[in-house]
Amino acid sequence: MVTVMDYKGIDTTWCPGCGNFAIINGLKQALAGLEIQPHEVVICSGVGQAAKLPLYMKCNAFNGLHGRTLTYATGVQLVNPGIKTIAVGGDGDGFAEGGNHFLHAIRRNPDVAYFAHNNQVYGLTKGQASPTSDHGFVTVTTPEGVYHGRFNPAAVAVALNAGFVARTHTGDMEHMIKMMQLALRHRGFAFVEIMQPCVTYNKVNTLKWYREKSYDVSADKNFDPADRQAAFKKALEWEESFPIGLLYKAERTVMSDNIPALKAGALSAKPSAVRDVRRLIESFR
Ligand SMILES: Cc1ncc(C[n+]2csc(CCOP(=O)(O)OP(=O)(O)O)c2C)c(N)n1
Ligand SMILES: [Mg+2]
Repeated sequence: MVTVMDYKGIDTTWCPGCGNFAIINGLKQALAGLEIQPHEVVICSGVGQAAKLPLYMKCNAFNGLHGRTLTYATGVQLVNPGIKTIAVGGDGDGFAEGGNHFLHAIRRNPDVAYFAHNNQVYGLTKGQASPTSDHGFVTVTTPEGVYHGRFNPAAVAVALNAGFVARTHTGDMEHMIKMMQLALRHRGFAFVEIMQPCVTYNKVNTLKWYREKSYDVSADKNFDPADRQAAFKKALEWEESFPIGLLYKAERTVMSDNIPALKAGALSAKPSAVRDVRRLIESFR
């Protein structure tokens, strides 16, 4: 039996009260609940407070440049489609620096569960506005408030026909774990926007704010997540209230099934590939 203790890593450096604690605890519970062992998982990330998550868990990890999170996860899937691949990162990492990769990951549809920690601010670099900051949000870089409208990741994902689009928040652990498990079970690119508080740099979009503003989309029995137009309409809702839950689901061919070279098996399992890499490493000695 897999337990959360199997994923226990080192102590974190997040601020007390940070939404990242709920996300890391929820992710451990989601993985353990699905009986997925640490050696069967790789978590990819770039830079940011959210991106530190894999460093605090005991499992395979790939940590690289800011905004390139989804390229690492796509690369993992090209080499070893059999490994459970998770990408995590913040709103700045995913939708500013990494915005272009978000679009193309949806298009390629690798078997990656992408958990975007959306605190609507740049936490690590001390509170600048991010693409998902609300219009009028006051920060050190926007003393008169953000002039522009917010980037809506869930609506973009539906518009690009992502196979799985969900939203949740860290104020409802049970719901968040459920969305994570649905995403982990989905074969193909599964996007979960996790709204989370930044207790230090975002005093507006608090846990209380997320709880008050959100409603569970599954409460509407007439809502069908396979209906793309209905999903898009839902995903656009934000000002008055916003939906959480499974917003959209579509049948898509998974990236690795589209690539002829992978039909003969995973590249990672080919002995020749390992030998060639060894030779390459030796050449740098
Ligand atoms: C190429 C590059 N550009 C900018 C930075 C500086 N930087 C580091 S993290 C970050 C934004 C972090 O915000 P977010 O992704 O929302 O993560 P959070 O800290 O809020 O979890 C920025 C701009 C960087 N490290 N590398
Ligand atoms: Mg952020």
